[in-house]
Amino acid sequence: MTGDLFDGTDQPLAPGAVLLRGFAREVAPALVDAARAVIAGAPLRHMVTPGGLEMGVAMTNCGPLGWVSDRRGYRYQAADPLSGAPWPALPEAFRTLALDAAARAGFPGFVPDACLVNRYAPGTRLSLHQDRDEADFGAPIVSVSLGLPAVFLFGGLSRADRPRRLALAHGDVVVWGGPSRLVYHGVAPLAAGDHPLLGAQRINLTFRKAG
Ligand code: MD6
Ligand code: FE
Repeated sequence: MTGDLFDGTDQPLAPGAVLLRGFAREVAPALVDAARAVIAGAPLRHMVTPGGLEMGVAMTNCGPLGWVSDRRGYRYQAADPLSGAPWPALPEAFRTLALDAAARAGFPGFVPDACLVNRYAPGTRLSLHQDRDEADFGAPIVSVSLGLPAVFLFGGLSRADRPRRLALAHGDVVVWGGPSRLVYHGVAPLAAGDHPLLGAQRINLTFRKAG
């Protein structure tokens, strides 16, 4: 698929938050290849919440720190609990894209130390939450969508704020930081489909400065 009418149009969402439509589209094939290599080294798995529920989104990590959830809670750690080994290194294509997207959004010098790789199958959703397990809220979150389109729920600083529904396509990037760093967000149930690069799935890369 070629560029969309709105590619390159930055859509402000709130102070410190912007949707960069199509920002990662050209580099997306390289991102998909790198994501596959990460998954080969640290397989996607369904983590368990502290409450004992298996998450619908399948996850893995790359970079010095990885986000994990189990009965003991949510946290970042340097080792993959499945293998005890360090998470795969952050691919260069990931690092460059995250740095460039953050700079475009007004956060120059973003050096992520954690990248969560999320795989959504049709029907998978992610309920409204804040990303607040990181040590440094001065850095933004950079979130890259690959594969099937999704409806991103972008709320406010209170869980009660009614979220906006944003259609995210392959190659779209959302950045939130500064006064929006702790906004509630989520993903509506993924619709079925068949993406040329990724088939029946959506992959999301979420970059953070966790440590
Ligand atoms: C997204 N993902 O998939 C946004 N947060 O577009 C998230 O906000 C997220 O997938 C924490 C853990 C996993 C996630
Ligand atoms: Fe999140």
